[in-house]
Amino acid sequence: MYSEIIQGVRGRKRRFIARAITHVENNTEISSKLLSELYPETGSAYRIGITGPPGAGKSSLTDKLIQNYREQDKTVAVIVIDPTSPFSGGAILGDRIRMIRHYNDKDVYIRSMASRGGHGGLAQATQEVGDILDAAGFDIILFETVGVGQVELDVIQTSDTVVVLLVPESGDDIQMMKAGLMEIADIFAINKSDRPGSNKLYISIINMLSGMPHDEMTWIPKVVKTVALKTDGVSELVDNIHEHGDHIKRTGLWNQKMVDRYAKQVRELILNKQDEVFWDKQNCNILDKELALAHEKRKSPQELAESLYSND
Ligand SMILES: Nc1nc2c(ncn2[C@@H]2O[C@H](COP(=O)(O)OP(=O)(O)OP(=O)(O)O)[C@@H](O)[C@H]2O)c(=O)[nH]1
Ligand SMILES: [Mg+2]
Repeated sequence: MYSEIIQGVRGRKRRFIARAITHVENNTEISSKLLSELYPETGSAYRIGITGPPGAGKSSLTDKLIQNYREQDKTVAVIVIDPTSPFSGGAILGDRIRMIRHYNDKDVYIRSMASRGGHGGLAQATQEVGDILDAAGFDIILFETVGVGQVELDVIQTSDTVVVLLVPESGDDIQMMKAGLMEIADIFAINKSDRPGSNKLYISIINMLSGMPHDEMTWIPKVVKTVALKTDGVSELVDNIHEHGDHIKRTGLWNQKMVDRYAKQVRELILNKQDEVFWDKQNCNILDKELALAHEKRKSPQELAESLYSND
């Protein structure tokens, strides 16, 4: 079964890719073996993260990006991170509908991933799923996530190029800037540019960027206006992604990103292992006993952690 999955992934067979991803998502016994065996085949896919507020048009734009890359004869995989937020209920159905025309294309693979569950953090799981798709030979991997919290930011930072989608309504939305979306963008796409206010937003982002200190090594984020519903601005966006890719390859940043991701993965795996070892029956019992006490009878969390850790 195991070697069947490996062969299936290598042959870019959907059914086996799906199985491999499920193993990785559930962190089953064979998942690390699968990843290890596929590792030599990774390293050539280009990972693009698309994030932005709920309903900004991420899926609509992703659909148009798939189309553009397919016209260039590139194979494309898409991972949509299911938001756990009750506010975005129904989003998945919308995503499916928006990309439905690509479902029968054997060179396109679309899958959603739950942001709850998953071991060792969603970013880790996303990275590993990316590795499976990379090994399966997809040229482009797109990650769609709602840019709401730290978890999503971590996820998106496993990408080579980050596209932050804004809409005219987010005009002077300081929240967006606070959420850290501004800092992680390599490209800003102002979607729904068919609506009023897109020029104003365009100008304010350009102004904000012009205040950034830079030298020839710095990438100054691009700003592009798009109308995902009509494909306007999509080829410009693809050109910008390409340009950013060239930039990071030329400056060594791409390599650095891979090195960072690798180190992060190893550290994360070690943390998980330590966690497993630490929380043996005895330590779990000690914690449970403390939890059974009334609040005022408990040791402080600091004190308990200290005594658990020093084993007395
Ligand atoms: N006017 C206009 N509407 C758009 C545009 N792009 C997307 N929409 C609409 O905006 C709505 C949300 O689009 P989605 O692509 O599902 O947005 P999303 O960011 O993926 O949404 P979530 O995944 O739920 O966060 C849909 O009704 C789209 O038809 C655009 O460029 N102009
Ligand atoms: Mg969506």
